[in-house]
Amino acid sequence: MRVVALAGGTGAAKLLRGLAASLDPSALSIVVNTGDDAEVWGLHVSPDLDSVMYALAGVLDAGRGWGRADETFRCLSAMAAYGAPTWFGLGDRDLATHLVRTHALRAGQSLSAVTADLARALGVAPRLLPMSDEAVRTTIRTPDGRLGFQEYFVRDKCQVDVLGVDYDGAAGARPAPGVLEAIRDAHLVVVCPSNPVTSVGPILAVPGVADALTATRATVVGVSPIVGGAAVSGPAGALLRARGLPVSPIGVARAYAPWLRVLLVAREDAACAPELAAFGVTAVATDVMMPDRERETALARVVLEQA
Ligand code: FO1
Repeated sequence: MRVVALAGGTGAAKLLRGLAASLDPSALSIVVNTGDDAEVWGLHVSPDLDSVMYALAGVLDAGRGWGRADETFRCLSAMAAYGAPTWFGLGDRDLATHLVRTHALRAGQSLSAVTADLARALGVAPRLLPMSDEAVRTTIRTPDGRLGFQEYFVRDKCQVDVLGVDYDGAAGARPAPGVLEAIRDAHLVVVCPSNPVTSVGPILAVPGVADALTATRATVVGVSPIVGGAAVSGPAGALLRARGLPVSPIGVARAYAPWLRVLLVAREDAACAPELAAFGVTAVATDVMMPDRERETALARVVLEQA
């Protein structure tokens, strides 16, 4: 069974680990958000590609949900001594990824190609596909002007009013090689429990992707990142509100209309099933939290049953 996952930040890594443990990993392709990408110290950092890659390689730092396990930050402290900005915490092992990626991009390699090389080197079997090889950057509109996503999320800790979210560059971006074909040829498309606005939204903003999701014969199933009226983690609640969407599985389904078919929701949100059914989405109430590996695999199995 060919499975394609749409994935963003830290919420996706757990389900992807569960899926990779429940499938032939070579049957899993993952379209990853690159709207969070940023240049740090002159290096191209792709946080969501790295979180997904590290999770599937078994080297993701469990506590932080980003960066590598067994990490040190000696370069960071040396950079601080030079007065360089250090609000974005690059670890020493993590730096190797950004150095190799930046060097390859400067040599003219595509983000897709260098992502495949990095994943292969770390022994990651599923196929990692950036949503696009062209730059798309999520920007947050605030009363004091526009912020890059990492300035909003990390430097300002989301403590600003969000007036809107834009995906700079999306109109001129093309899906990376293999993205549309993977969606077209899939038996199942899984929208991971990522932020619908800043992790899945950029992927949908790449021309052609939403049409491919509408046209595919695959069952398209999502896992709600909103439980009991709040995001499981991160700023999804504030960002859904900024989009005028309810902070509930209904808001998630509206963000993914008209192509979403099934939405896994927490048992406490089962009452939303009739409203979801009204616009063609079947609600499946289950335990959507993944505090450990066993729950990651259990939820992945419920997802795969929807095919
Ligand atoms: N998130 C933080 O909250 N603080 C950090 O210092 C930080 C550093 C960092 C470095 C590399 C990387 O790949 C991710 C990093 N993140 C950090 C997380 C990052 O902001 C998020 O993973 C995504 O952009 C949101 O999904």
